[in-house]
Amino acid sequence: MPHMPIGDMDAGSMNGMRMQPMPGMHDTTQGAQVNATGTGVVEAVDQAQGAVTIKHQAIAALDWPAMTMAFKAANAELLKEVKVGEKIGFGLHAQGMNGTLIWIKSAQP
Ligand SMILES: [Cu+2]
Repeated sequence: MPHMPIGDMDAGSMNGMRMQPMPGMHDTTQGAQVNATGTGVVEAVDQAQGAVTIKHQAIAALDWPAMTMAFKAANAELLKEVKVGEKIGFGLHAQGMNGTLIWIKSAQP
């Protein structure tokens, strides 16, 4: 996936996460929605918030380094398919530093 044009990073949108900009690479543009896939381990599932916390590996398409962060789930069904400690692959819509999960699948060997 091609990089989106670079935009001004809004520090207030980062939810306290520290991202390390890499020289010669772009940050995702705030406001532009990008689809990407990633892999990681489920750290927490919050049914009430409709969110999954994932310790994810770096996502090159978004220039995201590896980190632990919460993703909103696009629908509640996704939350029923994952367990804490499970290794998963996932698809997301990313907007700035926020990610919405659109699919999750087990990545067990
Ligand atoms: Cu992240």
